[in-house]
Amino acid sequence: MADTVSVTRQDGVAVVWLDNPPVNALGHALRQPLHAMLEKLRADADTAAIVIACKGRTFVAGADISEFGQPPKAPSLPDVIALLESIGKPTVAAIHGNALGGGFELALGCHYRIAAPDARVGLPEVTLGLLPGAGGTVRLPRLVGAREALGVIVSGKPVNAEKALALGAIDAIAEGDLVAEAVSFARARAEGGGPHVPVLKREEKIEAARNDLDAFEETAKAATANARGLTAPLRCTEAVRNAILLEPSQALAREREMFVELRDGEESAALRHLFFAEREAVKVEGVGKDVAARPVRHVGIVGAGTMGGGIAMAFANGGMRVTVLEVGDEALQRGLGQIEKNYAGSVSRGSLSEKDKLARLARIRGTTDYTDMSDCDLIVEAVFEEMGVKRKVFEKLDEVARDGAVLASNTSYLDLDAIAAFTKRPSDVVGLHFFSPAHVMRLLEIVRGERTAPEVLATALSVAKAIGKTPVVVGVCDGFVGNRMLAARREENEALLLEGASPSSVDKAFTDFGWPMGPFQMVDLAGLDISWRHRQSQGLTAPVADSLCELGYFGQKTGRGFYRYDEGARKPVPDPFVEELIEAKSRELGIERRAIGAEEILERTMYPMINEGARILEEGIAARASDIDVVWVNGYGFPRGKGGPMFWARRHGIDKILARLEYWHGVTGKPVYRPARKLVEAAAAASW
Ligand code: 3H9
Repeated sequence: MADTVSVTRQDGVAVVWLDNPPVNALGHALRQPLHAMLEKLRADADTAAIVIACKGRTFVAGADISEFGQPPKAPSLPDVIALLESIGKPTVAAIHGNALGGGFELALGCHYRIAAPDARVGLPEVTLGLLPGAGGTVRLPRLVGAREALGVIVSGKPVNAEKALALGAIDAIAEGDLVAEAVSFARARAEGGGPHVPVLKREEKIEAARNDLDAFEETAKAATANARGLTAPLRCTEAVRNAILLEPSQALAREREMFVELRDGEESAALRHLFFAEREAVKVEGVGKDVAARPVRHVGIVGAGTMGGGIAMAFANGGMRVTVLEVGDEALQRGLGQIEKNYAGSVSRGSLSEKDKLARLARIRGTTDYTDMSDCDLIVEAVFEEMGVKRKVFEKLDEVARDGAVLASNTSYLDLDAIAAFTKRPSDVVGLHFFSPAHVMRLLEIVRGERTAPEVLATALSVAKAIGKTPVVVGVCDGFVGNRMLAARREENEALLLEGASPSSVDKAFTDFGWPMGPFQMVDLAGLDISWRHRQSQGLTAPVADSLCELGYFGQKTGRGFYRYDEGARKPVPDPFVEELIEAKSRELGIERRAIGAEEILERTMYPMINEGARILEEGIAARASDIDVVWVNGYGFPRGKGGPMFWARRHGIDKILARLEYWHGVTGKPVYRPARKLVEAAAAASW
């Protein structure tokens, strides 16, 4: 194995090269030799200055996240940075690619930072349920100001080189060869004679923050307003406040304590699980690195409704040319008009510039003529969810699409293999199940049909990455992973109401758990008429929901549903009329009402959903339990800090879930509680 740390020398400047592929994470294998090398160079009279640079595609992307569950090994990263900061000669970080988390903290331990024009720096620890634990919360405020640092730390979002320079987080952007420029910068500083003040000793910005604490608190309040039950953003704020109020050594010690506490807690375990889960999800059986994706530059979308329009925007946002097809001109203009309106909304909210809006709109054109799709590399069907309609579209696409074009369906329930069979090229057909609004939601279920070719899957995965989606490959079944489990989750909704719960008590159990909203708020948002139509087509009934629909109470859009909504408002207000209606239904059906607590509500909604997840694994519809977690966190609002349903089940106790499913199966006899074989096995193994 090549050395992870090596040195080259140019005119008295030592360049310390770090080489730990793929992302130079600061695992023990890098920390130890780096520490030893820095000690050596500190003492070396022939070294006038030091540059830290990285081999490979990036600077250091952070601490090695996979080490966090293991016993710590010295030297720690704070030790390495403290040593770096004790060096009296100028030290310069030469940043290309990403300097993130511990990587950026290492750079903050240097006197100076120079970045390549396309480099990014940031402290994304919060996204892993952590805070920067190697001095980032104490050093960054000293460099860029406390409020600015707080923005970077609590959002976790990296900033580009230009912004970093404007903030003062870096000293220069290299114009040519990064390392050569860093070397001459270091040499000039060495010749200048100093003093070279470590970032930790710079007090000016801290002093300013100390004199305007109210402004800091205001920024802190805004920054954590969306913390949604997560602890890490609050600790990040506390750490930056400490940086203002405490001595640097005390602030560092407190930062370390809070880091260790978060690292050893449930929230970070869950978020780290998701970090690796999202990266695992793109590793798909039969689609190795040798399978090349087909290039996709021009995308066709059939259908300009809400879904089609959102999908068109997603591709245009990703820089692709898009042709949207509707059958009639009126529907087409309506669809295109909605797209324009959505972009205008982003501009007025400040999340998109006018220039970018125009560039994106310029990539989208409308047509009513299928032959305009003949040079598309990928065509996504987003028409009405009915097999006869899909058939017509796919037969037409089969006629007009060029050889090698990928034909995708956005179906959320229907049999993809049946859809593929409408064409003479089933191996080119794949499911691309977007979630509404498609230009916003990150999840993309990629449905692998029986005959979908590996390079078609590779194309779907690569396109997903290009448009910033989080893909999960799933097999063909009714509702795929997400909607199938959702159906299991809502199976007992009506029974809970009839036996004694209220819409708001059920929803509260969900929001207390961390979901953004409960199932009845969700139905009100989506429209009760949609599930009513679905029930009618299946010959099913739901006494409470059906009665509401018969009264024309379809949820938010009609101002009444399971809740009441004041004119123009979205806040659900419990409706005594609905509660009376539920009680009347219970009487009518001879059901004795009783108090139903939050625990029972979770047992009768989330446990069946996890049980369905186990069935999905059993049938091979999802390749791994972690894929199911990625689906639920990114597409259905499962609280990120709990890691997804299957991760949560493992931490909570699969055996406990099994026992309660058996109990409820005994009480009700309902199939939704019958434990899946995979769940029984997993309960014994305490793992999926
Ligand atoms: C931290 O630094 C704490 C400190 O404050 C305090 C310490 C005391 N560790 O994402 P990719 C793997 S917390 C271990 O597909 P890209 C990744 O799993 C850390 N492994 O590439 C994948 O493995 P595989 C703060 C890591 O080009 C491979 O590298 N830092 C780490 O799309 C390629 O990754 C962060 O949160 C890691 N730190 O994106 C940054 N990073 O090939 C985390 C990556 O086996 N990293 N791997 O599936 C990233 O955001 C992206 O990896 C990056 C590159 C943007 C850098």
